Amino acid sequence: MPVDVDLSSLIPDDLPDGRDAVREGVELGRKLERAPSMYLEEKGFGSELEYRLHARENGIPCTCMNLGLATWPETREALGLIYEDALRRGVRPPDRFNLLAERRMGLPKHLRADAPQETGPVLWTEQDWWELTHTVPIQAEAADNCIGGPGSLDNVLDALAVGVTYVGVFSQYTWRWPYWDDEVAQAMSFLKAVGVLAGARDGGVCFDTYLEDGYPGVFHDYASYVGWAMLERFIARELCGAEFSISWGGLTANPITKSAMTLALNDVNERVPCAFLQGDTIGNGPDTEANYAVMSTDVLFMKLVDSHYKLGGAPIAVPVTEMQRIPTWQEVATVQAVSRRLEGYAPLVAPTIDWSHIEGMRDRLVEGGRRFYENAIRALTESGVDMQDPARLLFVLKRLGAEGCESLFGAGEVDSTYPGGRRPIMQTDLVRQTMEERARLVEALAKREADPRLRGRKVVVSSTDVHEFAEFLLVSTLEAVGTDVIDFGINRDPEDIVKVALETNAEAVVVTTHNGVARSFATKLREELDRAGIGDTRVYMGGVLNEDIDGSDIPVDVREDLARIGVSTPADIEQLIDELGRHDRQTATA
Ligand code: B12
Repeated sequence: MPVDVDLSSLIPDDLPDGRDAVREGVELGRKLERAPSMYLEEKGFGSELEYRLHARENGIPCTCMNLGLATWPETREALGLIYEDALRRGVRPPDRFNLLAERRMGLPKHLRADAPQETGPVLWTEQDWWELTHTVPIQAEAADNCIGGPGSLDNVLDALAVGVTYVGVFSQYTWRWPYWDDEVAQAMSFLKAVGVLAGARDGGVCFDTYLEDGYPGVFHDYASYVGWAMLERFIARELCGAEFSISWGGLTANPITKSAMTLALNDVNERVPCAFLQGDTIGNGPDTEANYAVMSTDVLFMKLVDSHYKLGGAPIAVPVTEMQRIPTWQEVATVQAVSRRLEGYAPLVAPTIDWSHIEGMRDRLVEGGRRFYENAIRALTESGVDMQDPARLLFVLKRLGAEGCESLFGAGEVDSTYPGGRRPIMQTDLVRQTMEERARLVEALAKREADPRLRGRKVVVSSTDVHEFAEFLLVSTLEAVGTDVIDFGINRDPEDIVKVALETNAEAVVVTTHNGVARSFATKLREELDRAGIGDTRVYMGGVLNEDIDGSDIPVDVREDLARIGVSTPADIEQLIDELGRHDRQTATA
């Protein structure tokens, strides 16, 4: 595989040696006092990993849930209610939950209070952390935003002290946090945190990833997921010495592909049970009742694979409102009960499944994954990157980006008819869905009479957060109708968007947002446009237009508020294109 990029040039000059950061963390991890959680005390095990290995051997199925309401007190109350609900229904309560902490938790502690608020809880005090593992006997994973950002070290010390033994999320190290641009400090905090986990490894502590949160979430090929997981494992386990778990699953709707992928990832991680197997988040539609079919099929297959191969995983049943917003506790409790009921069906169905077909797919994925991994290791080595320094590897991979990694290391044959330039070994579901949606939109627009007013109209397109599929669709369809698109990418702050709008003399700004910040982001954006003297720039927003407001435990729709501050919220991309043609700068001011 010829590589014409000098990979070592992607490393910043001032990058310290990552091994020192890891060593510092290991010292901290060894000295750390760790209290047992309520769950581990009840089960009589020293760590969740130990219990999961026991559960695997004894055929005890485990379940997991995602939880993160607007604040910690609301989330804590929800935990108690879900636990009681299970007992009332006569099913085993969930074994574990992922704390879906808010993005501010990714920042160092002293910066959290002043950072923009999104949807999800923040643990502010020692008491909050204590309650995480001592409210009910459901084991917590310190998951989203705990490791990856510049606040990694703070979080990992707090988490381990209260009895959390799985901490994540490796793949999130590629994210950018609001108003934080010091990537070197971020990487060092990350590596110290991983060192802490390595120092506590003998106590059963595990470093978890959730692949879709990082580059695999936008890869075209499932084989690349496997290869990327192997790279993360190499860094976590071989270079940093932490035990490693590979969680994944949310962006795959096809249960057969998912089964094969679960087996492939299990194969490349020497059978360490994955912390959780995420349920399907993309098969759902707006009809929430019909979504029970999606959820049940998905959970049944996850349980079939888990029990047939004794994987010891913990599937997550996804609430049927997934497409709309963060779920309520009742919605989480209901699908947990469905999930427990399905456990009884797995042994009835398992003997009828053609496992050899799934195993064939697994083998192809493992083979492709190994090729991706080997291509990456070879390219890095040949570029003179120090392969023993985790900081250097993290930087090169991050700076190459998802597209760069896949096009350089991917296992598929080079084929320019595929986006990304390679024919995938097995195409990923969300990329396929998005490409189909793009083709549908472009075709629908081609059938309409072209609006000459759109031609050359300058439009900045951007996303407030990590969600990039809608941004891709917006950019490609706006380009298809002739607008002059300035693609400003994802994870942007309002000030930066305004700067670009000013520099490019754009007539409109189009923002896609999903993290429950729609109102505050739009307000700030409008203020900054006014301040820059371009308040007549038209602003359009779409995606998930909600926010936690006035004590709401789940985010509420804010479209009316957006209309009041002069932000248009077209129902879809076609309507956006209609509106963009209609409004010019002079008529645009709200
Ligand atoms: C894929 C996904 C992810 C992936 C993103 C991968 C990537 N690199 O893009 C991953 C796993 C990384 C992820 C992470 C998170 N996610 Co997410 N994610 C989704 C998911 C499953 C699909 C979104 C998607 O890409 N759909 C495909 C695209 C093409 O469709 P779309 O985004 O809906 O856009 C369409 C329309 O909305 C519209 N549109 C979108 N934008 C705009 C803009 C304009 C102007 C117009 C006109 C139209 C328009 O056009 C598109 C085409 O039809 C949704 C749930 C769901 N099923 O919708 C949750 C969801 C959006 N995520 C959610 C959350 C909370 C998060 C996290 C904050 C979770 C956390 N606590 O860590 C993190 C984000 C962290 C961060 N740093 O930003 C929530 C939002 C909840 C809310 N606001 O109430 C959702 C709804 C899930 C849920 N029910 O909780 N997520």
